[in-house]
Amino acid sequence: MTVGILLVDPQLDFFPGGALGVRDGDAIVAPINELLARHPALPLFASRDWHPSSTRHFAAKGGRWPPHCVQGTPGAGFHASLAMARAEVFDKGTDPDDDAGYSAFEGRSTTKGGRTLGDGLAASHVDAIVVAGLATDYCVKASVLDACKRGLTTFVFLPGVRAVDVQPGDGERALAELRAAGALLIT
Ligand code: VGL
Ligand code: ZN
Repeated sequence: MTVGILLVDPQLDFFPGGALGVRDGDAIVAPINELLARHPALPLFASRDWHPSSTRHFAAKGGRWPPHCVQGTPGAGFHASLAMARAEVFDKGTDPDDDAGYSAFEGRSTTKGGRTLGDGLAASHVDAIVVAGLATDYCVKASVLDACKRGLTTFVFLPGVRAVDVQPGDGERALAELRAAGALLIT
């Protein structure tokens, strides 16, 4: 088994104070940094929600969200306390006509010729991933479900995820769904 780490959308707009701040989101920073520090040799992948300023993903164009993670804005940046430097980054949600791109597997690499996360994992022979990031009930969920479908052994690092909880319990329901899909919930 070759293990990689996937950090989903650890961007300022999803942390408390951001445009779509996840309650208690700051709590993921220390456990993720500890994970990264303990496993410096594991390949690191990260997705970025990377929206144009006008998109069908936002309420002004019929979507469900307030503007967040607009390309090049401070809110779209990674949390400054996370050690992201060695990550290969995949941008998603870039199509203004599509309210899609919740899964990191829909993203495109910012550095490696626009390859997909699936390509990046394959290139490093990764067949198991530890997933953390924001938010449990949206992009983490979509990414983990895709990972399971692709036959990857998929671990959800619970100290490193938090939910938006638009409806109370959404995060817990998402975790139950991920477990049912074959993901392993770990601490
Ligand atoms: C996300 C809502 C809207 C996420 C992205 O990264 O979980 N949630 N866009
Ligand atoms: Zn978004």
